[in-house]
Amino acid sequence: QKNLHLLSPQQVELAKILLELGQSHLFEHWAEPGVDDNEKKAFFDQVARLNSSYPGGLASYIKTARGLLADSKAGKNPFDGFTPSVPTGEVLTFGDDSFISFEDRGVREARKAAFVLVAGGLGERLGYNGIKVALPAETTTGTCFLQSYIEYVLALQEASNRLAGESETEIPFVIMTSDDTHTRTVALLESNSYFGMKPSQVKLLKQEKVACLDDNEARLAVDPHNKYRIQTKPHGHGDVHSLLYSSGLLQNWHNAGLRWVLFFQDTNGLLFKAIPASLGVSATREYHVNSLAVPRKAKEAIGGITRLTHTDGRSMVINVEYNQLDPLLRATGFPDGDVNNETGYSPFPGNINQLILELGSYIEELSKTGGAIKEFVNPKYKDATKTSFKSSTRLECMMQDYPKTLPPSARVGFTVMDSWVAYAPVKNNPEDAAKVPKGNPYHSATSGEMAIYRANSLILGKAGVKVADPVEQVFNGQEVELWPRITWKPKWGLTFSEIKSKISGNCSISQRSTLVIKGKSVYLKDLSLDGTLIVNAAEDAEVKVEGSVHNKGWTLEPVDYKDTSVPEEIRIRGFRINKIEQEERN
Ligand code: UPG
Repeated sequence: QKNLHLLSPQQVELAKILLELGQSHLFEHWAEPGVDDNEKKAFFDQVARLNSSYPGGLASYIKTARGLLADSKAGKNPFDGFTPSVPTGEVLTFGDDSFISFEDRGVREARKAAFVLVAGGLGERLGYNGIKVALPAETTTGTCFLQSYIEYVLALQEASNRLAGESETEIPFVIMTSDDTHTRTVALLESNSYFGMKPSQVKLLKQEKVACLDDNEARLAVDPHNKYRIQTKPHGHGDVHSLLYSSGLLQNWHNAGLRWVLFFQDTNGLLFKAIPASLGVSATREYHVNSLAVPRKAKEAIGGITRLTHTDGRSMVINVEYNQLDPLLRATGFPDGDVNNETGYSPFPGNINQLILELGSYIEELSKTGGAIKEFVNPKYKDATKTSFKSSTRLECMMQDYPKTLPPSARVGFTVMDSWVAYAPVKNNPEDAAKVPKGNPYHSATSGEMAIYRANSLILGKAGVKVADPVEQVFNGQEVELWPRITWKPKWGLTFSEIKSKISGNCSISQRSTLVIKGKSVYLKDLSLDGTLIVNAAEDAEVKVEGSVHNKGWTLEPVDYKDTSVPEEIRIRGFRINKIEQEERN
C-alpha cells in the first residue's frame, strides 16, 4: 500500500492481479517508500514480462500450476486410462529406391519449408561452457553445428530452386534462443557473416523463463539473490510454438505459400542427411505431423514414440519421455518395463525431436491454443507428505507434445531411419558418457564426431567407393569405431543420388585417410587415397580428382579431458588432430 504512489496505472493493475492470485508474500519484505524504489520498479517490469510472455498471462500460469501440483500431490498418473502399444510408421532404408524417390520429393518441397532450430538450452548434461551450436561438429574442418545447419539449408534452397527453375526463393531460418544463449548466438552469427546466409533470412526468437513456484498453492518464489525479483527457470523447448505464433511469422509464411515447418535441435551432426527423405514422406503421405525416429536402445535417454489408446476409445501417436516410458510400461502389463526385444532394440522407436508440421493445420491449431502446449511439473518433495519442495519448481513444456491437443482426424505419423545416418547428438560429458551401458550410444562429443566419419564412409561405400573398415579406439574412456575422416560440404552431397553422380571408376580410401571436399562440382574418378587430400574447388569450378594420393596424412592424438591446458571443445572429445602432411587440389 505504502509504495502504491510509485507505480504507473499499469503497474497498479499488475499489483492487483498478484494480490488476487494469492501472491501478497512477494511484497511482505519491501522497504519503506524512498528505499530501493528503482528495484521496486524493476520488479514490476519483470512481472509485466512474465505476464505478457505466457499465453493467458500469470493468472493462467498460476491456475495451471495449482492444478498440476494438486495432481502431482495426489500421485495422479498422467497416462491414466491409456494403454501403450507400438505404432507403425514409414521405415526408410538409406540408399534404396524408395529412399531415393522420397529424397527427390523432399528436395522439391524444401522451397516451401521453413526451418526452426531450438537452441535455448544450456546443455547441463554436457557441461560445456559455451553455447552448443558453436561446438565443432567435427574437428577435421572445425565446422560448428550452426555453420553446418546453415550450409545445409542453403544447399537445399539452391537445389530446390534449381528443380523449380528459379533462384529467388529464400528458406526462412529461425533460431529460438534464451537468456542463456541469445547474446552468444548473435555474436557467433555476426562474427561469421551469418555463415553465408543473408542476415535478413535469419530470425531469432528469444524465449523467456517462467516464474518458479514455492509450494502447492503456487506461491511464486522470491529470487534468493534479489528480494525484488521473482525467481525464474527455463520453461522448455515447447515455447517455440507460442513464439512462432505470437511473432506473426507463421502467418507471414502461410501468406507466402509455405507448406512446412521443420523443427530441429542444437547438436545433431547427421540430421540433414535424413531431412530430404523425411520431408518427402510428409509430402507423399500428407502428414500433418511427422516425427523422425531411430531404433532405440532400452533405457536410452531419448523419448519413445508410442501409440496411446484410452479406455474411452481415443488414440494418439505421441512421444513418451524417456523417464516416463519404463514406469508406464510396468503399470500397463509389461512387467519388465523398458527392455530390448529380440532385435536388440526397444520395440518403441526413439524420438529424435525432428518434427515436420504441415503449416495449414498447424496455424489452424495454434489459432485455437495460441501456441500453448500441455505442460507438466516435476517437484522434488521434501518428504512423503508432499507439502513442501526441496527447491522451487516450475511448469515445463516440450515441443513434441504439440500433437496432444490435436483432433483425432489429424494425420500424425513418423518416419524411422537408421541411427547411423540420422542421429548423433552431443549431450553427455566424457565422464557420464564413459558410464553409458555397453552397446548404448554415448551421445558425447567423441561419438558425435565419430558418427559423422562413419556415416560419410558408409555413404561413399554405398555409392561405390571401396572404403576400408574402421579400427576400434578408445577416447575419453569410450570405445569407438574410427573410420576414415571423410567430410564434404552440403552443396557437394545433399542427397544420395547427387553423391552417386559424382563418383565413378574404382575409388578406394584407406582407414588412416582424411578426405575433405570443399567444392560443389568435384568428381572422384579412380581415386586411390592413402593419406590426406583436401579439395578446395571454387563455387562454380568443375574439378576432377583422379589417380593416387599417398602421404603421411593426419593422425588422431589422444588427449585427456581433464587436461585443462587443451581447449575445452577439443578435450571433451578426447583427441586432437595432428596435421602432418596433406595434398591439396583446386
Ligand atoms: N531447449 C530450448 N529451450 C529450453 C530447453 C531446451 O531451446 O528451455 C533446446 C535445446 O537447446 C536443444 C533441445 O531443446 O536443442 C533439446 O534439449 P535437450 O536437453 O537436448 O533435450 P533432451 O532432454 O535430451 O530430450 C529431447 C526430447 C526427447 C528426445 C531427445 C532427442 O525431449 O524426447 O528424445 O531430445 O535428442
